[in-house]
Amino acid sequence: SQYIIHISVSHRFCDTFEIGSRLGNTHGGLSCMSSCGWSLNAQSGSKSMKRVITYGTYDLLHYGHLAMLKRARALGDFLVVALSSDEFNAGKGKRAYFSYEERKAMLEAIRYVDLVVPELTWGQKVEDIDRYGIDVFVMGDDWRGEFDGQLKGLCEIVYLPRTPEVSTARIKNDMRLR
Ligand code: C2G
Repeated sequence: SQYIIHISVSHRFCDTFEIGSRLGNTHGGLSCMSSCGWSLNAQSGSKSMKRVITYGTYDLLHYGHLAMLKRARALGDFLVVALSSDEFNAGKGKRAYFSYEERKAMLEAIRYVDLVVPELTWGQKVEDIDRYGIDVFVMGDDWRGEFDGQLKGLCEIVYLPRTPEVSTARIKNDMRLR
Protein backbone atom coordinates (compact mmCIF):
# COMPACT_ATOMS: atom_id res chain seq x y z
CA SER A 1 0.00 0.00 0.00
CA GLN A 2 1.09 3.59 -0.46
CA TYR A 3 0.76 6.49 1.94
CA ILE A 4 0.08 10.00 0.60
CA ILE A 5 0.86 12.88 2.95
CA HIS A 6 -0.06 16.44 2.04
CA ILE A 7 1.82 19.08 3.99
CA SER A 8 0.43 22.58 3.56
CA VAL A 9 2.61 25.41 4.85
CA SER A 10 1.35 28.99 4.88
CA HIS A 11 3.66 31.84 5.81
CA ARG A 12 2.71 35.47 6.38
CA PHE A 13 4.64 36.52 3.26
CA CYS A 14 3.33 33.74 1.06
CA ASP A 15 0.04 32.16 0.21
CA THR A 16 0.32 28.45 0.75
CA PHE A 17 3.08 26.16 -0.40
CA GLU A 18 1.94 22.56 -0.59
CA ILE A 19 4.17 19.58 -0.89
CA GLY A 20 2.34 16.49 -2.08
CA SER A 21 4.58 13.69 -0.95
CA ARG A 22 4.18 10.06 -1.75
CA LEU A 23 5.84 7.44 0.40
CA GLY A 24 6.48 4.46 -1.85
CA ASN A 25 6.72 1.21 0.14
CA THR A 26 8.61 -0.39 -2.72
CA HIS A 27 11.93 1.41 -2.22
CA GLY A 28 11.13 3.15 1.06
CA GLY A 29 12.10 6.35 -0.72
CA LEU A 30 10.38 9.64 -0.41
CA SER A 31 9.58 11.49 -3.58
CA CYS A 32 8.40 15.06 -3.24
CA MET A 33 6.71 17.09 -5.85
CA SER A 34 5.36 20.53 -5.29
CA SER A 35 1.71 20.50 -6.17
CA CYS A 36 1.45 24.23 -6.61
CA GLY A 37 3.68 27.30 -6.78
CA TRP A 38 3.74 30.03 -4.22
CA SER A 39 3.43 33.79 -4.45
CA LEU A 40 5.70 36.09 -2.54
CA ASN A 41 4.74 39.30 -0.69
CA ALA A 42 2.39 42.13 -1.62
CA GLN A 43 3.99 43.06 -4.95
CA SER A 44 2.98 39.74 -6.56
CA GLY A 45 -0.63 40.91 -6.59
CA SER A 46 -1.94 37.39 -5.97
CA LYS A 47 -5.50 38.00 -4.79
CA SER A 48 -5.84 34.99 -2.49
CA MET A 49 -4.48 37.16 0.34
CA LYS A 50 -6.54 40.07 1.65
CA ARG A 51 -4.24 43.09 1.78
CA VAL A 52 -4.68 46.02 4.13
CA ILE A 53 -2.93 49.41 4.11
CA THR A 54 -2.73 52.18 6.65
CA TYR A 55 -0.77 55.45 6.83
CA GLY A 56 0.87 57.44 9.58
CA THR A 57 3.86 59.04 11.29
CA TYR A 58 4.09 56.50 14.13
CA ASP A 59 6.48 58.66 16.15
CA LEU A 60 7.28 57.75 19.77
CA LEU A 61 5.51 54.42 19.18
CA HIS A 62 2.84 53.81 21.85
CA TYR A 63 0.02 51.41 22.63
CA GLY A 64 -2.51 53.49 20.68
CA HIS A 65 -0.45 52.86 17.55
CA LEU A 66 -0.20 49.15 18.37
CA ALA A 67 -3.98 48.89 18.90
CA MET A 68 -4.48 50.46 15.46
CA LEU A 69 -1.98 48.12 13.75
CA LYS A 70 -3.39 45.02 15.46
CA ARG A 71 -6.96 45.84 14.38
CA ALA A 72 -5.87 46.81 10.87
CA ARG A 73 -3.99 43.53 10.43
CA ALA A 74 -7.02 41.59 11.72
CA LEU A 75 -9.03 42.88 8.73
CA GLY A 76 -6.91 40.83 6.30
CA ASP A 77 -3.85 38.63 5.83
CA PHE A 78 -1.16 41.18 5.02
CA LEU A 79 -0.65 44.70 6.41
CA VAL A 80 1.24 47.43 4.57
CA VAL A 81 2.11 50.55 6.57
CA ALA A 82 2.85 53.67 4.52
CA LEU A 83 5.09 55.59 6.91
CA SER A 84 5.30 59.37 6.64
CA SER A 85 8.78 60.47 5.54
CA ASP A 86 10.51 63.24 7.46
CA GLU A 87 9.92 65.59 4.53
CA PHE A 88 6.21 64.67 4.33
CA ASN A 89 5.89 65.27 8.05
CA ALA A 90 7.35 68.74 7.62
CA GLY A 91 4.46 69.36 5.21
CA LYS A 92 2.07 68.18 7.95
CA GLY A 93 3.70 70.68 10.32
CA LYS A 94 5.12 67.74 12.27
CA ARG A 95 8.74 67.08 13.22
CA ALA A 96 9.03 63.50 14.39
CA TYR A 97 11.40 62.81 17.28
CA PHE A 98 12.64 59.64 15.53
CA SER A 99 13.85 59.67 11.92
CA TYR A 100 12.04 57.81 9.16
CA GLU A 101 14.59 54.96 9.30
CA GLU A 102 14.26 54.67 13.09
CA ARG A 103 10.44 54.68 12.91
CA LYS A 104 10.54 52.16 10.03
CA ALA A 105 12.76 49.77 12.01
CA MET A 106 10.37 49.89 14.97
CA LEU A 107 7.33 49.20 12.81
CA GLU A 108 9.06 46.30 11.03
CA ALA A 109 9.64 44.68 14.44
CA ILE A 110 5.90 44.54 15.09
CA ARG A 111 4.27 41.17 14.38
CA TYR A 112 1.15 42.80 12.86
CA VAL A 113 3.18 44.68 10.21
CA ASP A 114 4.20 42.84 7.03
CA LEU A 115 5.63 45.64 4.90
CA VAL A 116 6.63 49.27 5.54
CA VAL A 117 6.82 51.69 2.61
CA PRO A 118 7.37 55.48 2.55
CA GLU A 119 4.50 57.96 2.51
CA LEU A 120 5.81 60.88 0.47
CA THR A 121 2.67 62.68 -0.73
CA TRP A 122 -1.01 63.04 0.15
CA GLY A 123 -1.92 61.88 -3.35
CA GLN A 124 -0.07 58.55 -3.44
CA LYS A 125 -2.87 56.54 -1.85
CA VAL A 126 -4.68 55.84 -5.16
CA GLU A 127 -1.40 54.56 -6.67
CA ASP A 128 -0.61 52.51 -3.55
CA ILE A 129 -3.97 50.70 -3.71
CA ASP A 130 -2.99 49.45 -7.16
CA ARG A 131 0.73 48.95 -6.52
CA TYR A 132 0.22 46.76 -3.45
CA GLY A 133 -3.03 45.06 -4.52
CA ILE A 134 -4.88 46.59 -1.55
CA ASP A 135 -8.36 45.38 -0.57
CA VAL A 136 -8.85 47.46 2.60
CA PHE A 137 -7.73 51.01 3.50
CA VAL A 138 -7.78 51.67 7.25
CA MET A 139 -7.25 54.85 9.27
CA GLY A 140 -8.10 56.11 12.72
CA ASP A 141 -11.44 57.88 12.96
CA ASP A 142 -9.71 61.24 13.43
CA TRP A 143 -9.46 60.97 9.64
CA ARG A 144 -13.07 59.88 9.09
CA GLY A 145 -14.26 60.84 5.61
CA GLU A 146 -10.96 62.49 4.60
CA PHE A 147 -10.04 59.92 1.96
CA ASP A 148 -13.44 58.66 0.78
CA GLY A 149 -13.48 60.96 -2.24
CA GLN A 150 -10.21 59.73 -3.69
CA LEU A 151 -10.55 56.05 -2.67
CA LYS A 152 -14.28 55.29 -3.04
CA GLY A 153 -14.76 52.31 -5.33
CA LEU A 154 -11.06 51.36 -5.29
CA CYS A 155 -11.11 49.41 -2.04
CA GLU A 156 -12.96 49.02 1.26
CA ILE A 157 -12.52 52.11 3.47
CA VAL A 158 -12.50 51.56 7.24
CA TYR A 159 -12.09 54.18 9.99
CA LEU A 160 -11.34 52.65 13.40
CA PRO A 161 -11.78 54.43 16.75
CA ARG A 162 -8.58 56.01 18.06
CA THR A 163 -7.28 55.07 21.50
CA PRO A 164 -8.45 58.30 23.16
CA GLU A 165 -6.13 58.86 26.10
CA VAL A 166 -2.72 58.53 24.46
CA SER A 167 -0.96 60.53 21.75
CA THR A 168 2.56 61.41 20.71
CA ALA A 169 1.83 65.10 21.42
CA ARG A 170 0.66 64.26 24.94
CA ILE A 171 3.75 62.15 25.64
CA LYS A 172 5.98 65.03 24.52
CA ASN A 173 4.03 67.47 26.67
CA ASP A 174 4.04 65.25 29.75
CA MET A 175 7.79 64.60 29.41
CA ARG A 176 8.41 68.36 29.25
CA LEU A 177 6.62 68.78 32.55
CA ARG A 178 8.81 66.27 34.39
N1 C2G B 1 -3.87 56.43 16.40
C1 C2G B 1 -4.77 55.81 17.25
N2 C2G B 1 -4.79 56.14 18.55
C2 C2G B 1 -3.93 57.07 19.05
C3 C2G B 1 -3.00 57.69 18.20
C4 C2G B 1 -2.99 57.36 16.85
O1 C2G B 1 -5.55 54.96 16.81
N3 C2G B 1 -3.99 57.37 20.37
C5 C2G B 1 -3.88 56.06 14.98
C6 C2G B 1 -4.22 57.26 14.09
O2 C2G B 1 -5.64 57.41 13.99
C7 C2G B 1 -3.60 56.84 12.76
C8 C2G B 1 -2.37 56.02 13.20
O3 C2G B 1 -2.59 55.65 14.58
O4 C2G B 1 -4.49 56.01 12.03
C9 C2G B 1 -1.09 56.80 13.09
O5 C2G B 1 -1.24 57.99 13.84
P1 C2G B 1 -0.22 59.20 13.51
O6 C2G B 1 1.16 58.68 13.53
O7 C2G B 1 -0.60 60.36 14.37
O8 C2G B 1 -0.60 59.47 11.98
P2 C2G B 1 -0.99 60.89 11.35
O9 C2G B 1 0.02 61.90 11.70
O10 C2G B 1 -2.41 61.11 11.66
O11 C2G B 1 -0.76 60.62 9.78
O12 C2G B 1 -1.91 60.19 5.21
C10 C2G B 1 -2.36 60.02 6.53
C11 C2G B 1 -1.37 60.56 7.52
O13 C2G B 1 -0.05 60.13 7.24
C12 C2G B 1 -1.75 60.13 8.95
